Amino acid sequence: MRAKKSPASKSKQSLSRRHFLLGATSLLGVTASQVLLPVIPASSQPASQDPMRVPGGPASVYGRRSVHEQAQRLPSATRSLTPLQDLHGIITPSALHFERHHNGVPLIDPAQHRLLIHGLVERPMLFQVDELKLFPAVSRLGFIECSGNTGKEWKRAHGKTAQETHGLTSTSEWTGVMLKTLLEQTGVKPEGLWLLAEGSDAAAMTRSFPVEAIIDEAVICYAQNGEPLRPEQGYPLRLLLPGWEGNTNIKWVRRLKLIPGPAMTREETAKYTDLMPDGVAQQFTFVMEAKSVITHPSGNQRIPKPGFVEIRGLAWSGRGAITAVEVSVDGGHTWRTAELQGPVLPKCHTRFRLAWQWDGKEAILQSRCIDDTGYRQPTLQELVKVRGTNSYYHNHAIQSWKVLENGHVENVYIR
Ligand SMILES: Nc1nc2c(c(=O)[nH]1)N[C@H]1C(S)=C(S)[C@@H](COP(=O)(O)O)O[C@H]1N2
Ligand SMILES: [Mo]
Repeated sequence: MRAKKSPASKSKQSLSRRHFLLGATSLLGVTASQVLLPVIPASSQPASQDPMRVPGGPASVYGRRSVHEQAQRLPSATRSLTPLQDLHGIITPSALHFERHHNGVPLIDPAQHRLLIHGLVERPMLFQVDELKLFPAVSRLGFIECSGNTGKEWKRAHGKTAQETHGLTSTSEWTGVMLKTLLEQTGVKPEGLWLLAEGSDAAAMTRSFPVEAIIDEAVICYAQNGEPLRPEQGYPLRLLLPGWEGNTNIKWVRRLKLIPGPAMTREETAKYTDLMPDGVAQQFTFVMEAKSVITHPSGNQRIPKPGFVEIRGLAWSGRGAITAVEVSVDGGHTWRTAELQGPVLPKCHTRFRLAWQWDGKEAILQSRCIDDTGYRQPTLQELVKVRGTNSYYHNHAIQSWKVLENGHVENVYIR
């Protein structure tokens, strides 16, 4: 029907609608020049591009985003970073979930894939992927954060954007079967206190952990955000240990072995340890502590002009739920409590917002969060006092963004 209308009747239609809008605003005592209505002549857009004059595109079998949207991961050979500054809400779209792989993304045929549970169990068992889907399913939202996230910020301001400083964390809804359910099938011998998990990638990545500490939350996942896991996130199976450092969340998982104590694999000896000031390397720092970052305005963004700015960001804690986020615009001298935007879920990115009037002067923006254990995110100075400066992993200190007088925002090192 729409296609039959002549261009003349169409432009008459949009003209009268425009008159109506202008009429309505003048009723409020505002003239047309004072409001930001886009007064575009109907004829300025070629008919072929006017979405109201040509039929739209067809339905599709698998969706994709608008061609006008460009947010992307920042990849290198071994990882890619989530564009935190471009996201809304708390879910990271699967296509933008950060990636970290020690030897590439394997191509796995789910029909060929098996999960073996063996070692100190009563009955070793081998599961097909489809068999795992027959068990009662669980879904939960949870963040994953690489313990190397923000690792380059210990000694200087390194990353230019929130993506570069904090992009090794993302939140998804994860679905699968509780590890507990599978261990009930195999039975665990009393000496089987730790669990070694191995991936079927070319890195054969392995980590071990004390089972009891995480048994109520550990999930063998086959789905992410409503569909099967992405290959980058471990298709067809990954281990999810909510709140624990990213590398324990073994992707492409093929083997779980119950063992009496720590396995001392490469990823818990040569890597992922924290060298303390006294020269002792601390191992097995599983929990990712409370951390937050302002994503708007953040590094490399520009505040267009003085006036209202909504400060927005993300906070998360591997110990539980975020209970408060405080924001400073003066480099930590004074703090205001931000609003938490629901849902506020444990071990999940939590969105916070705070209204701010920017006066056009230099400002230093910071956020600090508190989790439900009462723990407050430390300043870099407080963290360095305990940890020294030999560390790379597990930096959860307060991030500072400097707003220049011209509105440009940059990463700044404050300790
Ligand atoms: N098999 C296997 N599992 C793995 C890895 C890997 O390289 N191989 N990388 C680990 C690391 S270091 C992190 S931070 C997380 C990253 O998960 P993601 O790529 O889904 O974001 O996966 C972990 N699991
Ligand atoms: Mo990692």
